[in-house]
Amino acid sequence: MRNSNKIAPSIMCAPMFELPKSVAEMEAFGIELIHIDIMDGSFVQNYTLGTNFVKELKGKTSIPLDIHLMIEDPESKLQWFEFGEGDYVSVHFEATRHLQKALAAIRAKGAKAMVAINPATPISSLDSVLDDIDAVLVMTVNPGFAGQKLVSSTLRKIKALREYLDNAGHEHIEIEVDGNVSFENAKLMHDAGANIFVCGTSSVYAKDTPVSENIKRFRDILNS
Ligand code: S6P
Ligand code: MG
Repeated sequence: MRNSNKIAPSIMCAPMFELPKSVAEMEAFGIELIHIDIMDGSFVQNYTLGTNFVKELKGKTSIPLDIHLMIEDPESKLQWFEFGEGDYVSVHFEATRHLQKALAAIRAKGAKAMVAINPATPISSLDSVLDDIDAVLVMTVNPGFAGQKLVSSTLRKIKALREYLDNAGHEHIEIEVDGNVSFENAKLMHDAGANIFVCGTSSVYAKDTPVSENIKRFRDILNS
């Protein structure tokens, strides 16, 4: 049985001065997860949202958070973030020397533990942590910025990853995709085996069409 589809709008792409409206919209449209990008200016060349933002948002919505940590040594900083039961938290394979420790710390707080892998990081990197994860975040662009173009080889990677997880008896491990998840790419990613979709400027927050229309269009694509 396939894992259920989840739409995770990337809140860094929402209009910054209208955040309460954006969150209310997500609630009204049954959004499953809110994706929060945390960047440290070192692992990636950018800064975005931080610990206070996570704390504030957690107090203001019941939608589970999907915290994407693009930070060095996450194992030593996880305690700075507020998350718990039902939330998803990802750490990058490339950013930690203590991956299993970081994943165990996420699960210890009741959250779903995820490994994020960059486009050039092979699937075999997951070999030793399959029992420690609930999902894999496949970066379909190089992390750091919204509005980038899909790295097309990642479509093959999603398919190969789904097969790898199923063959290893880990059918329950979910696959999240992040980066240029446009309406067109989402269909290909879904067919390849992804079930969690980070939606930014390429879909839910695309200019010129209302968010409500974009969410409906996205769901229709996943259900088609
Ligand atoms: C990028 C970050 C992403 C972006 C998202 C933006 O490093 O991790 O979550 O927010 O990819 O979406 P789009 O459609 O602009 O690529
Ligand atoms: Mg992200």
